Parts: sequence; C-alpha cells; structure tokens
Amino acid sequence: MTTILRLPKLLTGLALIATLLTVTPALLAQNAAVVSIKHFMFEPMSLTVHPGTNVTWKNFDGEPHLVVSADGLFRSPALDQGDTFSYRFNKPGTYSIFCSIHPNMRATIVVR
Ligand SMILES: [Cu+2]
Repeated sequence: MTTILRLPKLLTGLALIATLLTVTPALLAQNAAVVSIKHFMFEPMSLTVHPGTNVTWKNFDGEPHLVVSADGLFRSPALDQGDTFSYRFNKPGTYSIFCSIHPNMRATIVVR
C-alpha cells in the first residue's frame, strides 16, 4: 500500500527533475545580444540571433534615440546617453527597427 501511494510522488519528482534538466540548459543557452547606438547609427545594422534572444540597445550618443519596431511590436521610450532598452525576440522572422526621431536610422534583426 505504501509503495503504491509513494509511486505517484516518485513519478512527480522524476518528472520535475526531468523538466529541470530540460529547461535549465534551455535557459542557459538563451542568448543575449547588445546593439550599440552610436553616431546616429545602430551597430551592427543587421544582427542575426536565435529565437529567445534578449536584445539590448544602448545609446552612446549625446542625443536621445528611440528603438521602434516597424511592425509595432515595441517602442522604447526616448533613450538618453547611457540608457538601454531590451526586447526578447521569441519568434523567427525579420524585424525592421528604426529611430522615430531620426527615421533614417534603420536596422534589422533576423531571428532564426
Ligand atoms: Cu535617433
């Protein structure tokens, strides 16, 4: 009787361990990438990342910039010098980015 009662707990425990073993490497493998905003340009202008990558933009200019997704997916607040903005790209695709103050500032994030 005791064994029968314990079995589900054991299975739950094993399932939890299996989940942790599966999820932990996935979390560790999640990449982070940084895009610099310098001299009124995104650097790099084109960045390819894996799904789940957290991309952080950092403004090095003395002028404020915004990071806006052309698809309307996200829009940063005005980033002053040293400010950062992050977005995690989960879905594969090609994302056009621009600065709404300086619309000629354009960049692409490719997720695949
Ligand atoms: Cu700008």
